[in-house]
Amino acid sequence: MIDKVLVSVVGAGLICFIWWFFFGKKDEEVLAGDSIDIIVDGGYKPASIRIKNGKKTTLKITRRDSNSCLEEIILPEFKIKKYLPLNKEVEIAITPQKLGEFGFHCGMNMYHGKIIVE
Ligand SMILES: [Cu+2]
Repeated sequence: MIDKVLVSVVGAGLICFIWWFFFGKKDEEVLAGDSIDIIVDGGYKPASIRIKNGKKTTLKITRRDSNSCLEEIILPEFKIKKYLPLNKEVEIAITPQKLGEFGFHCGMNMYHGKIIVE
């Protein structure tokens, strides 16, 4: 009896771990240099971008996803709203002036990413 409980507890823990391992860590942070390539395909890849405060950084964004939901990108903190044509690189240059985490999202606020200024 106790064995069965133990097995199911371990089993549930293992399932959680596997889920976390494969799906939970996708939000990888990438440190941008002078520029960074962002692919829009079912979301933003990478979705977390670290950039340096006061330094001009160019986001090179290419939309590969035909979903019209993703055809606009909005960076509220930087007052930027851009149309992203399919399979064409769009450059957005930003020079952050303060530290913090600033989100960006699609035109309908369904897909999200963030810029971490450090
Ligand atoms: Cu959307």
